[in-house]
Amino acid sequence: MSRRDETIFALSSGALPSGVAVVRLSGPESGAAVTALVGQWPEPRRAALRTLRAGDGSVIDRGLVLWLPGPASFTGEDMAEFQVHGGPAVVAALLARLADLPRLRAAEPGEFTRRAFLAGRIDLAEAEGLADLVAAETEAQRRQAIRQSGGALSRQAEAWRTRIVTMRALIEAELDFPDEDDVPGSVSDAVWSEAAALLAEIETALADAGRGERLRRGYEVVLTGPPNAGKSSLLNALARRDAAIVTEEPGTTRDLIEVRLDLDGLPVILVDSAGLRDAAGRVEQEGIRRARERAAAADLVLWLSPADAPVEPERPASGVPLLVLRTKCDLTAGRPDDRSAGVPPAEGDGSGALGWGPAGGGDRGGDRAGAGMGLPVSAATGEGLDRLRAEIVARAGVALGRGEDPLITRARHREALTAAADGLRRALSFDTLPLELRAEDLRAAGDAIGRITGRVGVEDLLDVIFGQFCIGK
Ligand SMILES: Nc1nc2c(ncn2[C@@H]2O[C@H](COP(=O)(O)OP(=O)(O)OP(=O)(O)O)[C@@H](O)[C@H]2O)c(=O)[nH]1
Ligand SMILES: [Mg+2]
Repeated sequence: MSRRDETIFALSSGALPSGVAVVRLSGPESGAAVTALVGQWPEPRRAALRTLRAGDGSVIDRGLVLWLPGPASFTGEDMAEFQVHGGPAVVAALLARLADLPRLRAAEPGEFTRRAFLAGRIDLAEAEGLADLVAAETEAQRRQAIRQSGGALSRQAEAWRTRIVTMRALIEAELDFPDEDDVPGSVSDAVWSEAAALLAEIETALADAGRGERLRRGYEVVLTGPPNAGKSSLLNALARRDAAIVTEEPGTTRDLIEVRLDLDGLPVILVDSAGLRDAAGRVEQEGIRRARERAAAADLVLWLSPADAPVEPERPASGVPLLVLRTKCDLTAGRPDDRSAGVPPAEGDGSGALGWGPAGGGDRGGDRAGAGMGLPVSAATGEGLDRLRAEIVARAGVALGRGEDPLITRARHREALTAAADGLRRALSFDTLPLELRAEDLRAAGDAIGRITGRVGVEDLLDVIFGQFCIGK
């Protein structure tokens, strides 16, 4: 598939209307398109104010034009940029005009970045970093994306791959000149200790508890509990908007309702769900099934037990950490048995950052924290919400690796490094096998790492990777 002789264009700025809209072009006809629209070429890499004209000479708009000749452009090709007023009709007229020009067509998602990759301007891991940068919603995601698009993962992967290439070269030399090896403990001994050191480094990178991937996805918190516990009210209070319907009727919520929050720079996904109970109609039963399924896959489950009618927590089967909340604490405030005045007893595994409430998996400590315990909160008065937010932030910070810089940010990287580690392990363990076979395992390990940056056979992956980009990137 070679369509790189075609010139592509797309609206690269965001939703319309906007103050300014940026339309980008890349490919051999970019210069001709500039001439067709504005007459005379501007100086390279200098913004020039020009009148953009339709085919019949009528004015589309006045705007800035940038002429960015290759190869020193983002894609390595000739590029141009039109910055016009961000009205939908202006942009529609401009795009229609470009589509009318010969050998110009609308770009596919990620096609600019794909061309940059194919031209060798950036590698695959850096391209993924750019996609993440565009998608980043929080500070921590932005920082991770900037690191990766700036080549942090690429440099490490290349360094590892180069070491394997060197090891293989040493083995080749030994295979080519076996008779000259009169030194006891041949050169390959050095190779194998180097391979073991490299394996240890890769294993360390893999043992990151998936923090980089989780940071891309967000830390998922599922609100569960009996019907009418105040789950939807709490979700709305934390989200500071009416995302979910609240009524006094038990069984109001049936679908899963997601809200994405930026808590202290961390991406947190709150999920409201149907109240758990036995007597329920078909629709509600399905809602309950989905609630349990989602909770089992969450990073944290909140069990909401109403202060005026406590219910024992139902633990997700998967051992996801569970935090008990005593909701509607305003209803019992001032009563003799009210615990909300003081800090509730610390129980469970003690992993709660604030030292209260049952936390961690289904151990006995967590179970001992019965229905009447947990962090008192009230969606009505706002009590306890700051503490709850702080607790979620503390846990998310650990799970997403705040302050750490995990290398791996996608399953693709993890698969590649796992395959590399397997190759190294095979090469190291079969020390009775002929050197040729062990060298072959090293080669496989090096190739696996090479797939991270796209240096080695990744043609099959490109559609998948670049298809996830937005159009105009
Ligand atoms: N006093 C008081 N009432 C609350 C509080 N939170 C919720 N409620 C009330 O409790 C009732 C149920 O609230 P919801 O938020 O719909 O409860 P839910 O857990 O989502 O219920 P389902 O969706 O049916 O499972 C509503 O009448 C709310 O107004 C609170 O903090 N204090
Ligand atoms: Mg609800």
